[in-house]
Parts: sequence; structure tokens; C-alpha cells
Amino acid sequence: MTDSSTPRVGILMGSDSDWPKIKAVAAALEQFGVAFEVNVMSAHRTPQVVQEYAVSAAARGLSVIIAAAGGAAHLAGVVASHTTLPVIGLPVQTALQGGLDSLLSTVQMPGDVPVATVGVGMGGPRNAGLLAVQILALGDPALLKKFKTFKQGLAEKISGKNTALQKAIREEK
Ligand code: RP5
Repeated sequence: MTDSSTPRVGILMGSDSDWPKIKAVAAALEQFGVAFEVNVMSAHRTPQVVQEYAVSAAARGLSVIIAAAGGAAHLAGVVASHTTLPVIGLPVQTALQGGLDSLLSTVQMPGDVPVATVGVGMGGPRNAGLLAVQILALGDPALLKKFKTFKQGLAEKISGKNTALQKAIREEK
């Protein structure tokens, strides 16, 4: 049995230094009222902890794991190797070309072990949270309804921006 406070999404990061860069994941989940937990663990520094977490995640009620790491970013891949849950890889920005190292380490998984990798920087952290919401919404009609409303809001926002831009262009003439 799960209740509304049981975490459905596990957010992992390789270091606490990642948190300021990926906080938007949590904000996206909070926006949709999705319960989550946040933990620091490292594929390289605490491999045993990562394995134990990934192996027990489904039985503890989690449905999606979001794994963020920077540099030699192997956390998401290692987690995916130990669980049947969908894993979203979140590459963290670094000094090396904005995080190209993180992006490639996360996305270039071998066949048979998928990691759904979102972008590095920009909308990446928020998209990781929203993708988790969409996965959960497949089996949760109330959440799907909220997500549809959100999408509708996006369309209205862009339409409003377009109207404002057309007006500004007309006034410039
Ligand atoms: C990665 O190494 C972490 O995800 C982090 O992005 C990076 C640096 O970690 P710290 O040296 O700041 O702990 O595993």
C-alpha cells in the first residue's frame, strides 16, 4: 500500500555540489504534487550504496528514478543496470564545454540498458521532473488531468506572447 506521502520518484545526485544546479527537478514535481525523495550517492565513491538503493527502489514504492551527475557521469547508467524502473539521466553542467562530458557519459548507454537522458543545463532539470510526471500520469488519471491543463496553459502562454509581439512590431512601424 502507498499513500500520497510515499515517494514515487527518487532523485539522486552524485554530489551535494550538484543540488543548486538541479533543484528545478524538485520544483517541477512539487508543482504537480508528486511525492519524491532526494539522496546523494555516487557511482564511484559509494557504489555499494547505489546498488542497494537501485535494487530496493521498486519494492519501496518508487516508480521513476532521476539520476543527476557531472563529469564522468555514470550514476544513471549504474542505477539503470540494477533496476527495472525507468531511469531518467540528468547530466549536470560542468566547466568542460558546459557539461558535454556529463551529457555524453549519461546518454551514450550500451544497448539493452536505456537511460532517458534530458538536456544539460537550460531546461534539463525541469524536463527531468516533467518527464517523471508524464511517466506517472500513464497510470494516474488525476495526474494526467493536471498535466493536460499544464500543456493547455503552455499553448495559451505562447499564444499571448505571439499576440504581444505582433502588437510591438506594429507599433514600431
Ligand atoms: C560527480 O562529480 C558529481 O555528480 C559532481 O557533479 C562531480 C563533482 O563532485 P564533487 O567533487 O563536487 O563532490 O560525481
